[in-house]
Amino acid sequence: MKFIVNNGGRLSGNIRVPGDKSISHRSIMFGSIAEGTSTISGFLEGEDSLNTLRAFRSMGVDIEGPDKGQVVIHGVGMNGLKQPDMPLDLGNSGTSMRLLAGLLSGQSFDVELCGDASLSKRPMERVTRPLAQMGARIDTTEGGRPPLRIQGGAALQGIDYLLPMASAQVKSCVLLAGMYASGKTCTTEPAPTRDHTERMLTAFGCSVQRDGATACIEGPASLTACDIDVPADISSAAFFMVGASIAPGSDIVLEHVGINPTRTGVIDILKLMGADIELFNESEVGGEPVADIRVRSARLQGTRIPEQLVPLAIDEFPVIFVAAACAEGETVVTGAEELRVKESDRIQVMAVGLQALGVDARATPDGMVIHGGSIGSGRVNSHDDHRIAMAFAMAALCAQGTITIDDCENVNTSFPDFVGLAAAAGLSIRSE
Ligand code: SPQ
Repeated sequence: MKFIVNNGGRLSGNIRVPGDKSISHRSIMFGSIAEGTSTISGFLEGEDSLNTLRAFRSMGVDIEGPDKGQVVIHGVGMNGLKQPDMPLDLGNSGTSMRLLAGLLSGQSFDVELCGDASLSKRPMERVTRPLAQMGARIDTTEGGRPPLRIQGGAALQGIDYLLPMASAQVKSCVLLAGMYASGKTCTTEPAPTRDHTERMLTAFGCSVQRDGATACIEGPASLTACDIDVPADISSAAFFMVGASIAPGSDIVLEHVGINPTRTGVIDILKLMGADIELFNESEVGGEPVADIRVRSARLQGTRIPEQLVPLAIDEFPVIFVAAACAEGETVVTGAEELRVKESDRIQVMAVGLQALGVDARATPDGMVIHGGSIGSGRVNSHDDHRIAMAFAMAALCAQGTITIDDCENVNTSFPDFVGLAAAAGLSIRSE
């Protein structure tokens, strides 16, 4: 599938983007191993979170829905999962594979986790190494890539793990294995990363002790069912934040967006660049803060992005690079080497795409230097990466001509009906 996006236009109206992907994954995982029935509303019906849902169904969990974002999970308890008949195919979803590696290391049965071509290239040693220290037995292909073959019946021991990189997936993986381990499991992160696991485990009645950068869990743990209201995904809202900022005359309200402080780096970065962003109707749902976000167009300025904001905006960099390409002056991103091991190498793929559109963008080992001003027109390849496809779609709002984006199917992993919602908001987009 390709997107064809005509240049110009502006974004306006009130829109609600789909549910948060990170929270949707975790709601299925924790609801499945809890005692009792959990109802999830606002669940993301995208391919990634649906792959997590299907995985738990194939391990014997009775899950109703999704029906208009509502999912009812009849939890089987910590030790109630059954051995699946086939390898669990997690498609494009790194979160599913890395979190499930932890959760399934403590089961009594063998299981294999596999995925699509992109997921099969992503590094898994970052999770298999700490899990092996806990006593898990997991085989990978050479180079630590999927599939992961997890042997059941391992007796896990708690560990103290200092994360070598800022990664919520690694932290969550170790904590989930810690629920099945004897003794205490602690993770310490080099910089704050999204803390949905810690917040949601607490909502499911499992205490996570937090002290600065360290989070600990006492095993063996148990979870009690609870209802979860999934807010709109700030990572999906980010495309519209940038789109409205760069398209003159825009004025858009993004409703009920999750504004967990470990996810709001994109707002801070855009504000540093001069964006006009206002939060209102702030409230809290199920331990997660939410707000409506109003964005009006503004003249963006290039900036040096503070490194401490990088992990707090890690998934938003493709579209932040687009904002930088439209901004006046130079934007410098450093400390973002993790972008190279996402669904695509997001530094390389964005630099090549921006260059194809006439932008002065230079990839560096850990980021990019962009001299902004204007975007031309042309054809780019998303390399099957949902966030690259949607970022280049928004670029058309400040481009001089049409932008065609190839390989856009995977937008369905995180943002079903992106084309419909973006067109309703004012983007001149069609898919073919
Ligand atoms: O699930 P997946 O494929 O890894 O998805 C991405 C994304 O852009 O949607 C990353 F490519 O989000 C990750 C995010 O980058 C989701 C996530 C989570 O839910 O815990 C954490 C981040 O990854 P990491 O490696 O920094 O922990």
